[in-house]
Amino acid sequence: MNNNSILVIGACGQIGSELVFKLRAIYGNDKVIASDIKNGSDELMQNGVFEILDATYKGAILQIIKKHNVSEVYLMAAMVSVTAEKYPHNAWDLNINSLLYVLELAQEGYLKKVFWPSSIAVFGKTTPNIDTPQITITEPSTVYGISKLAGERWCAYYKAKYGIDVRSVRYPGIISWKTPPGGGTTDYAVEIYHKALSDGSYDCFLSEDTRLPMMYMDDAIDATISLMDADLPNDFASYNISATDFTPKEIAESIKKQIPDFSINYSPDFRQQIADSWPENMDDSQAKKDWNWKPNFDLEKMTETMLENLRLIKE
Ligand code: AKB
Repeated sequence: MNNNSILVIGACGQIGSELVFKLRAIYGNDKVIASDIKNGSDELMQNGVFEILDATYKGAILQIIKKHNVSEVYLMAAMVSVTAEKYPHNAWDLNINSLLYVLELAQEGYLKKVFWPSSIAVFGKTTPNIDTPQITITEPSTVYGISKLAGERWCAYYKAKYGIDVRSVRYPGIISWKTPPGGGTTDYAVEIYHKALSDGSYDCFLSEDTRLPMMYMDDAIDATISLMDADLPNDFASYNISATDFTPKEIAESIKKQIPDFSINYSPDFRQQIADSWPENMDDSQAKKDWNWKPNFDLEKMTETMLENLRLIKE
């Protein structure tokens, strides 16, 4: 990065807030502008510049880019699977129009580099669901997945047609003790740790054998920042990235190693159908080959880290 600054849009969300802290630690507090449609934590707002920004207005994004001499954008604002099913039009508006505006601003010469997150939600029932390849059938059945697939195609289009440097990964479910997720199908894998400590039990909205790809937050942030720093092949790819995969029963077993009395109950609801349309795990060999992607957290390490830190903040 040169003297210009980085703008994180959606800085108060689950991944956005931790991304801001990491980017500020690397590039300096004054070089990373956090923005969101609503105020964030005191830490996020006071350690550096914070701007209120509605990413569905191109003019508002441009104003902040000009004001802070922004050259890189991480566009993290999105409505994820469960919320997007409730508000399909709003989800499409936020997930796609914000992306189109940022890509247009890059095309108009305001930006040098863009990060845009995709998701395992681009896959659907017809996708091979074990070791899902990088390039395969993508017939998503959710509003969220449809918007992420369209977004990937828009990124590929802007890269091929205008040479825009846009980079992307397909995040699996992300787990962190610092920031809560909101409105996703994989959220159970965060809630379960909180409930294990507060109630000693958890009522899971997915069935015991629903296997999904998951990742600890530190790995997700590492993937994001190292992808942005890498020398990549010329063709756009939204990269599959894998760290671990497990079922509700397996995460419960790993919690029981530390909280022997912990119990889990299963009451699958409408979210089961969404989970059933997603892969169990993904083949991320292209990310490994193109930019040396390597995760550090498996299920056991994640459980130890989650419980240790949640215990500390609950004390
Ligand atoms: C969700 O559950 O909707 C998200 C995702 C997999 O992108 N966490």
